[in-house]
Amino acid sequence: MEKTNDITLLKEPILPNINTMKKPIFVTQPTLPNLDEFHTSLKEIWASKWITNNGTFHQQFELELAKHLGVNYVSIFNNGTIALLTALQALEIKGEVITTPYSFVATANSLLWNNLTPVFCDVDPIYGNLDAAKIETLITPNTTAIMPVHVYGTPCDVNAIEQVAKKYQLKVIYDAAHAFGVEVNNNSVLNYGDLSVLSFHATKAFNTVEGGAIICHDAATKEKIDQLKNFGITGETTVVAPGINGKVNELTAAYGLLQLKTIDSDIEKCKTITASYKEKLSNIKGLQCMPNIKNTKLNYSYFPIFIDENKFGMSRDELYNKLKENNIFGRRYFYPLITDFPTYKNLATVSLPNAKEIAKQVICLPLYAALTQDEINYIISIIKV
Ligand code: T4K
Repeated sequence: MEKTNDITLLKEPILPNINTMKKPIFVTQPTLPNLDEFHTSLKEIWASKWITNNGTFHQQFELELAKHLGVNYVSIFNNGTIALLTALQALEIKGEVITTPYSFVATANSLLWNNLTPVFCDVDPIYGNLDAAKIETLITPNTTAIMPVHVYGTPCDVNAIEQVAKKYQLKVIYDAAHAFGVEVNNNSVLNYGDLSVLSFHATKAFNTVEGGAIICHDAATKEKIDQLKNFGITGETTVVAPGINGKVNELTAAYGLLQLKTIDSDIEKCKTITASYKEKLSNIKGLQCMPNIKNTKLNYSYFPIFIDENKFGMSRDELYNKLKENNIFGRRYFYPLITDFPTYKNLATVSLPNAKEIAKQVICLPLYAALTQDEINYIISIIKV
């Protein structure tokens, strides 16, 4: 290379760097509602001057959500974590709660914030959900509840969990953060357990920017949850419980109502992408996709792959970094395990071999409705090279 004034003359043409040509592909990308339609809703809100505290959009959103999900009652929240905290308060859970180490940390945090003791149970080695067969051995006189997670939206073994809960009179609160629209035998998975908690965070199948909901089965429980999310207030001058502020404003509720228009087609698109990934990633030594599960309608919001480094010829982290170097930002959900964080380390009382193994192997590949076939092919090409 020689320099003439300020102009750099290149003797040899430099090939374009594929990395600089590709825009980053993140693990997910939210779908946003039609902006013109949102503007129309905003105009209504501006005219009414009613912007929060159980307004008309809020009420309509709860009703539409219940209809869409096929559940009895929905209480919307400002995020899934506050909804988890409130669900535990609503059922007045005390003592020990059996839960999973293979989840986002909010699951266990909600227990500690309620002064409850999380008791970590191992997961099944295929889907990463709480292993129902291992719950019983962890039950003590202090156990009052089970908090399983439908990881990646794959339903837990809801019938086995129900059986053990009945036998020992335990409450079941599902962290259903990933399970919007998921069904088992044509019935919403949210109809299982005493309560289920959804997240509507930007990274979830269905988003309201930030948001969440508690699903319950009867009007009295919904009333209690609604009081708790509004400081425990029941009237102008009465407070019946130490509630919290979990309320949803009218802008968010209006946004959520519009999101209901496109969620089904988004899920269909993600189903097609999942099928494409599965087809193209089959028969790669040391790379496992999650097997199909019978009688279940999924929402296809995550695409985890599991790397056995001995057979694949590269470790999970090597592949993760290789993807990153090529502008593909998968995520290692859920590594490290919750029980690897300093706050929880001393709370792991039994060994968790399955959870450890899948946390060591997992990468969630990009999956969202707007992901193109070209992008999928590009991701596959980097994995296969
Ligand atoms: N229980 C479970 C099982 C959960 O997974 C979660 C949340 C909760 C409870 C609690 O629910 P919330 O209180 O959050 O409602 C994300 C989310 O922040 C978190 O909501 C979620 N689980 C967790 C699994 O993932 P990060 O740290 O991975 O998010 P972030 O910001 O790195 O986003 C990932 C990618 O998504 C970005 O690289 C790009 C893309 N993205 C993200 C945002 C925020 C966008 O394209 N646009 C955006 O606005 O935690």
